[in-house]
Amino acid sequence: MTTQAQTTQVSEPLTKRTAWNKLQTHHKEIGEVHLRNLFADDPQRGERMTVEAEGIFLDYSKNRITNETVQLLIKLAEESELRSRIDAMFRGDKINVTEKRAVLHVALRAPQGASITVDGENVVQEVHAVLDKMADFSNRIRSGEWKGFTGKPIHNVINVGIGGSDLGPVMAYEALKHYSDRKLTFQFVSNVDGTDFAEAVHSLDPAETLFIISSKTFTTLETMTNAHSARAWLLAGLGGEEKSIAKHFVAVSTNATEVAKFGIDTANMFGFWDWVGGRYSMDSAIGLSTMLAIGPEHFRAMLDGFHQIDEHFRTAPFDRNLPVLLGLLAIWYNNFFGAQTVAVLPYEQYLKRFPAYLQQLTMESNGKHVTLDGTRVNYATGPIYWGEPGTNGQHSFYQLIHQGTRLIPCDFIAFDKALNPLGRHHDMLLANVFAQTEALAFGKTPEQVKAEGTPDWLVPHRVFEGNRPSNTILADKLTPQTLGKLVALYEHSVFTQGAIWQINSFDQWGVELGKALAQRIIPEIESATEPPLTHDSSTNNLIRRYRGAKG
Ligand code: G6Q
Repeated sequence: MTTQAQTTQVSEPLTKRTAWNKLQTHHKEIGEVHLRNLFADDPQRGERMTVEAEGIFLDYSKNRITNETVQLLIKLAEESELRSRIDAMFRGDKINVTEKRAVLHVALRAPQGASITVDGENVVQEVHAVLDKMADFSNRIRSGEWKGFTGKPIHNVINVGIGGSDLGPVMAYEALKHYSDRKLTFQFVSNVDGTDFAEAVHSLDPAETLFIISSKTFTTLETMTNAHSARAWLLAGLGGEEKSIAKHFVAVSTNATEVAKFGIDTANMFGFWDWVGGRYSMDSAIGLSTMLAIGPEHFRAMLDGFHQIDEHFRTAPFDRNLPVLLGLLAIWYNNFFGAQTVAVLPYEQYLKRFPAYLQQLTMESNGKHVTLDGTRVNYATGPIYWGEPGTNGQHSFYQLIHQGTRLIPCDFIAFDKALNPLGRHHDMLLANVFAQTEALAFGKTPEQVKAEGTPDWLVPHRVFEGNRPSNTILADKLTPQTLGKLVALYEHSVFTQGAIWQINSFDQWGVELGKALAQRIIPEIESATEPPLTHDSSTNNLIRRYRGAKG
């Protein structure tokens, strides 16, 4: 009998595949060729190496690649059975083998009438039933029809959640603030550090405040600790009336039993399913705060954006497939140039939390050291993703990207239209995007520096070697639909990379050990009597020191 892991594993180990070996040879040949030469040799390169689909334009010409590189990378994708892996995900196969779960965030944005079955059930119907329930609730809050315990309408919404139950909602709220109802305020409490909660509720009136407790499991330490503090704060503000909970708390979870135990009426619970991974859940009920902010119609537009890219990913040939190309380019730098990081640089202030969101999506998904069948990999997997919105980054860390010793491929993201047109601001913003990609690619030679009259001793300091690769991703305007497209683009790029590396992009065992150790240390810290400590000498000493300090 074959196991689930064996059936999803392609036969040839990655480093034994023909395309992998050809890419290694090819890298030796063209790895050091300068973008200056690649562009000089092919005047059409900047127009040719572009793809436009579903309103997203990708210019990938400023990468250290030739036509052959793209062909070989696509060959690698084919040898890695990427197409059948994609089909398996969309079909609802249990491709998250270590948790024996389907991976169906694509079902969250499937249109009404579509059919995707998990264990014989068409999940699309359930998805739309929850969306309708969310829409009804959002309309009641937004119109003021839903009243708090004392009869006041809700003005403040606080999402309590962490990780996948926080980063998507925060990012989407910030990204779509332009479309949000400014009568409502939104806060996001995630950290178990009491400051997070204290600052969020500072100067809020409990009578006008709604808590959304967002937790797939409803057992997460941070979220449950914050939820209990929220409960205590609300009760203290509303005369200790237990009945007030029903008017000021709703839950987003898969765990009805724990929700009821906490005291939230399960009629006010919005469900999702075990086939939605936390970091892939911002378009499920976990996005309730997003829907409250922007309204159901905009939320549905966001889902439509996701769906358009899902269909593109599922059907477009690899050489015209945006997420596949982005994923393959990431492989090229990660595995053949040894690049350790990727910078994501949105030139759109509303996307200020997008890099933080992507950090979880990319690194929790692809930060893995074994393949699907448990074999230790002998190649690098997920790179470190990081970034900040432009132009701010230009005045800080871009120095290292331009002149440091590390190769940092960059994704520049920008929009043709400003949401807040203001004089010449947008032209200046976009000029900076184009200038940065140009400077990174082409740099400035010693001859050019000298010709500017620079004294010889200063020349090396002012030289830009160039040959720094970047992608430029352009869309018309940041809308709910565009945000859905962008997130789906990265989700499927992550999938592409994970498929090539033969890893499980959908589990996250790496976060478990620290959680378990914290559970062991909490009673040791809180014990009234000196506890016997059996950790290593450093951990023992730190615990003792802290116990002493807190008295
Ligand atoms: C994401 C992870 C993780 C998860 C949080 C919160 O993919 O699974 O970040 O979202 O640990 O979990 P709960 O939603 O269960 O509280």
